Amino acid sequence: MRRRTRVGEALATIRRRGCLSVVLVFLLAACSTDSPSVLSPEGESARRIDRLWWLMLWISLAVLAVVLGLMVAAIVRRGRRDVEVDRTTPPWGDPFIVIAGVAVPALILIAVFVVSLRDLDAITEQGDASLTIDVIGHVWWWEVRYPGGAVTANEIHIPTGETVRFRLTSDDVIHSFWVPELAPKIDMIDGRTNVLDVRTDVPGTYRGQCAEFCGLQHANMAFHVIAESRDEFDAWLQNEAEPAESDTETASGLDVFLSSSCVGCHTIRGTDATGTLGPDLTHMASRLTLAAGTIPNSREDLARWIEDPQSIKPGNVMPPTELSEADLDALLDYLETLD
Ligand code: HEC
Ligand SMILES: [Cu+2]
Repeated sequence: MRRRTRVGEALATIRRRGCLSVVLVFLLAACSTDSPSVLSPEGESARRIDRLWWLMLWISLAVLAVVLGLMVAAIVRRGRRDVEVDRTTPPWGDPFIVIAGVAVPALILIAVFVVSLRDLDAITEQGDASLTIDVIGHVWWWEVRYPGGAVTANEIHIPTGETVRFRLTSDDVIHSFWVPELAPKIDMIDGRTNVLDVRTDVPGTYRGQCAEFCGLQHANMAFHVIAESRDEFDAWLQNEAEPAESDTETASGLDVFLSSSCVGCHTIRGTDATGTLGPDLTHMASRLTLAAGTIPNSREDLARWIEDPQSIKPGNVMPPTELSEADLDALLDYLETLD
């Protein structure tokens, strides 16, 4: 008895609050500007996908309306006794079934197929690219390589108004490169290079996400694409290609880096650190986030990350490092100069 009342109470609560919270969650999801949507396209390819999506939606709704209309008509007419039903059918079947059930659906599907093929072709063949960027997927971060020696991670700058070609591959499992507002998603596979052309005329910061389940921290494998004018892009790339500046004031921080485990996994160009297991840190202070979009790039978060990366991103490849307070401070001072 008691149990039943409890279940009843729970059901009543869901009835009272449930609908409201579901609506609230949907509203929040719709309003959140941080979650990119394929339905707010800012790139050429994404715009084509968006148009195709709406076309398919309207066709589906039209078909649904016609089917529902026929169903209602059938229900209404069922009760009428005076309707004469002609039960003789031609040898090739009831004309209504043949036309509305076979010919029209086939025509609609063929038309949608042709339009999709046209879009697929336009998305894959975009002529010459003005810039080629290599992106390599790792569990669970993105290595980004530019012509001219600039190497960065989890953040990709591109010039607006130009076709940029991405050469995509993986160093381990299969990942998928996806920036919903700019382009379709495409797999990154070890031993294979997939190519994706991206073009946008709208400057901005676009969030990308790994779209192929790749292990424990798959959800924390994000990145940002920053589209900016050619001038801004050139200035950024030039800075990014340069080695790290050495500074006598923070030399003790570099010493901490070079004498701890960091040096085995990370490269800081211009120093003795040439590890390749983790992201290139030469200009890490200029990045928006750390650990593939997991935490903001602030001093406190960086300190938390160095002390215990496993509590922030469990299972990731970087181990915790124990440092004295003075050493950690010196290391942070040094890392913060790497812009
Ligand atoms: C065993 C290899 C290894 C060691 C040792 C290591 N790291 Fe890392 N580090 C990584 C990997 C791998 C990542 C990427 C983690 C992820 O995002 O999944 C990373 C990420 C980072 C990042 C974030 C970079 C970015 O742009 O997102 C920083 C900063 C960093 N490490 C600093 C350090 C420092 C400082 C030390 C030494 C105290 C250190 N690491 C030691 C492998 C290592
Ligand atoms: Cu992944």
